[in-house]
Amino acid sequence: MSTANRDRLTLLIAGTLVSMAIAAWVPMVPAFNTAKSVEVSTVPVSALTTATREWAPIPSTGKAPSAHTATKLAAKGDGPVSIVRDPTDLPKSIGARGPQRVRVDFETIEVSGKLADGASYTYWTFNGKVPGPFVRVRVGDVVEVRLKNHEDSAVLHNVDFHAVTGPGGGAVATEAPPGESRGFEFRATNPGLYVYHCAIPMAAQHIANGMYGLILVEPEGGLPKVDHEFYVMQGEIYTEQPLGTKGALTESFKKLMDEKPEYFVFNGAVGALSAERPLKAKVGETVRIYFGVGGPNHTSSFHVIGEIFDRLYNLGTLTAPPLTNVQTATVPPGGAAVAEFKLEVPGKYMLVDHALSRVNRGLVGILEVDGPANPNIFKDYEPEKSAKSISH
Ligand SMILES: [Cu+2]
Repeated sequence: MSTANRDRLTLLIAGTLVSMAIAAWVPMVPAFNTAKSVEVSTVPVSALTTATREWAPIPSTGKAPSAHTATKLAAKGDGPVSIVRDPTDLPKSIGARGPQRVRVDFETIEVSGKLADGASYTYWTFNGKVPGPFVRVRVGDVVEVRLKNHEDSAVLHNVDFHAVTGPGGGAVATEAPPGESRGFEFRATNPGLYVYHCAIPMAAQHIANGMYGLILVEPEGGLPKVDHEFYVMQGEIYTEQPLGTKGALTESFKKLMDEKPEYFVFNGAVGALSAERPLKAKVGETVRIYFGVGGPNHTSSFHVIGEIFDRLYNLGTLTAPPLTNVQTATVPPGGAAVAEFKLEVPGKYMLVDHALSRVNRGLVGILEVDGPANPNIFKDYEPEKSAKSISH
């Protein structure tokens, strides 16, 4: 087993132990998104890792420090902020340049964000949005990662990049208490599209709360040009309150352990990629979707209704030849895929997980395609005209 794998396994085991510790608490702490339960979920972690660290004490009673952050970040407007990552918010393609040193700055921020109409949720984020920033490097680059945990955070955060060869994917090196910064550097050795996520135990909790993103390691020479690139990630949110409840929703440890989310979301929130930020393109254009599953638990059957993936870079590999003419992509938690297709017919195309019950839990996006009709490829059936043509 490689060192990285061993380290990931260690984290996994640590997470399990912490989970068991939390489970013992759950009957006493029904809403575990409180200062008291935060203490439970983090204190054993320091016991499980060897490093001694300075670490801001967490009050055992009163308001969770994360609420403080929420107030500050929400001050510009009324109500919770949007944590939705714009699907067009990704760096330009790297293309032909040679390897170089690249710096990536992360800040982990806990914030009250809009989950659905009339409902807010305390998200844990990289840089205030879900998913975190799209990191784009090329093979051979040396990537310097700096992670600052916001001073108002309630808990430790870190980052594990699946593109890293090294202990914990950087998780150990970046484990930062509130108000502190950590970092590491790595060489991007393997091209591909990879997930990154916070790996502080209980990692599933940190991921469910929004701490995931994608890093693209371009192969030498880059990727073929397309007209539009989009950044889409799928996640799950486990609230105490049933689907559709208004107000400030709190996280459910039991539902997380049972893997039964109330919400499934693209880019962090219900309506993120439909009402708030639909994808847009025109007839005749080509699109590439970088799709990843933060999860933490459910595999996606990613599908665009009314389209066929001309090319699918299955499982995020960019070195194996892409599959062609694919209807639905299986994308596991902690996995990714790149889907490319050309738009030939105008209309609204829905992005879904073809486990379609999830649409009703919030999991739907829209790709709006404008342009002239293309009756060669698609036309509405018009019964009257057709009837006439048959009858004469
Ligand atoms: Cu975290």
